[in-house]
Amino acid sequence: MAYKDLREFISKLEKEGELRRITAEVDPVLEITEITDRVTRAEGPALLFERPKGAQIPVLINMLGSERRMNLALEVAHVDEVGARIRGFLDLQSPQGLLDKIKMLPKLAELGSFFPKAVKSGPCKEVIRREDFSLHHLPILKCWPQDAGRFITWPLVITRNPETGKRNVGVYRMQVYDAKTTGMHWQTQKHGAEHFRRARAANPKGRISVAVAIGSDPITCLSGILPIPPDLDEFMFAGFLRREPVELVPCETCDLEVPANAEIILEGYVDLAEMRTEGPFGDHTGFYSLEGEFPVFHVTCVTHRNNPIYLTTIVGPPPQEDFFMGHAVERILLPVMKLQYPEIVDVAMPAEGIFHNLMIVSIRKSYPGHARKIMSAIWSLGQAMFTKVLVVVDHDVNVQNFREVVWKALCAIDPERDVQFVMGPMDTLDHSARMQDFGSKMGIDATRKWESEGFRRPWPDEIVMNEETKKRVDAMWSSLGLPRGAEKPSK
Ligand SMILES: Cc1cc2nc3c(=O)[nH]c(=O)nc-3n(C[C@H](O)[C@H](O)[C@H](O)COP(=O)(O)O)c2cc1C
Ligand SMILES: [Mn+2]
Repeated sequence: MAYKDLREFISKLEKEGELRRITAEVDPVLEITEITDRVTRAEGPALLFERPKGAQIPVLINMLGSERRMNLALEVAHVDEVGARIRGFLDLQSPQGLLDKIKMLPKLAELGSFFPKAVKSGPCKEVIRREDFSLHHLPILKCWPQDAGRFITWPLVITRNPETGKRNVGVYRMQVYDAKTTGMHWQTQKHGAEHFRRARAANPKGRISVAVAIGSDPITCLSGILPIPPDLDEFMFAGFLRREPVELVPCETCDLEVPANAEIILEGYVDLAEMRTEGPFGDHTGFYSLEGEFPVFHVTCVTHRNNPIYLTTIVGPPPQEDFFMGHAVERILLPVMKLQYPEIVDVAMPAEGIFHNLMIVSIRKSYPGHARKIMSAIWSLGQAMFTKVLVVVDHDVNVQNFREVVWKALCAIDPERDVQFVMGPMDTLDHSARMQDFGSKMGIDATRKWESEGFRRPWPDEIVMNEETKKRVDAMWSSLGLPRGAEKPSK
């Protein structure tokens, strides 16, 4: 059974010893960050700050900041189970006989649970504030000392494609400018930004409706960061992951729907002719993302549950909570990547590479130039386009073992021959690129080089002890009087 809402997940975390309540008064300005940063680094629990200074609403943070809590959220023992479930759907073949058809029924029934379900009302409507609302009532964090102000860091920003009517949900931070206005930091390549551009092209002086949900069941919260294709509804994907549809209720003041179970909803619009300076903001690169011009969100109505809980997260020097979220998303979507590129064996993005800086990919190489083909593929695959350094290794390199990758990749390259530079779109957060959003990328072909790729020298075998010797040594080990712990062979 999927978690009904954020509260049910909080109870679960509490039962599992994965949540700590903090009853002391703590300031959302910097103090919550400093405490959370220490706790995340120590692989500590989720935190519920019950008395944030200056507000009546408790703050939940670090909700998914560990592998264990992510597994609890996804209701699996290991995140790869989710990937396997997706593979099960991707592998669906036309049934051959009656038995096949019968076996397929549960899967087909499950398909029905993908689609969001329209409901008339829900807990997020317990309090409706059309006039008497202020963002200052929320315990919104100022995360780091040089931040331009307070930022809502985990909003589910909901828009519709003005041409197709399809919904998008993205997590884009929102800087609070005043009681009723915020920034809307959808980066230029993101789907919200595309909706904005299309609406502006049709009517430069108009508005686009935007609704923001804060705090929902954990999978719906996670769905906002999914890098899935445009026009694929993140709430549908959330329904698939939850195995239960996301229930949606209509907004009061705009033509959008929001999760019925949400803690807090901000309804409003973005004026298509208005831009405002946003940032700086201490970002997940571990550096401040500097000021930039972004659209402005105007709040027209706030609805919330009785006694709402404010869900937030911090980003900063890695690893933070977003590493666990991004990592889970990577494992969940790997089967989809492999469907398109079956030569891909595995993919890794070490925390220090903050996702866009470094991706390591292992492939089953089948033809000359194959590593470079995969580079082009990844640089054109959704948000993987941002990958600044891409290392391609052979199938027998364990990309999850970064020591092995450094060792084998460096042994495999002739730098002048094997490094390739290309120009392309860059993550907005990359402060080293020559221009915002545009710069160079590097691909390293660290696969074995073949004769058909012009390599005429013999390629040596990796050193591995033979099995007979290992067995003989295993047998004599206890008689050697050697320290415990050394008995494991290298491979
Ligand atoms: C905590 C957190 C904050 C984020 N902030 C932003 C942001 O301010 N702007 C942005 O474009 N993406 C941000 N992202 C990444 C997007 O949520 C992510 O790229 C998502 O896939 C975008 O959705 P879309 O593909 O529908 O545009 C953030 C992610 C996390 C986990
Ligand atoms: Mn999207």
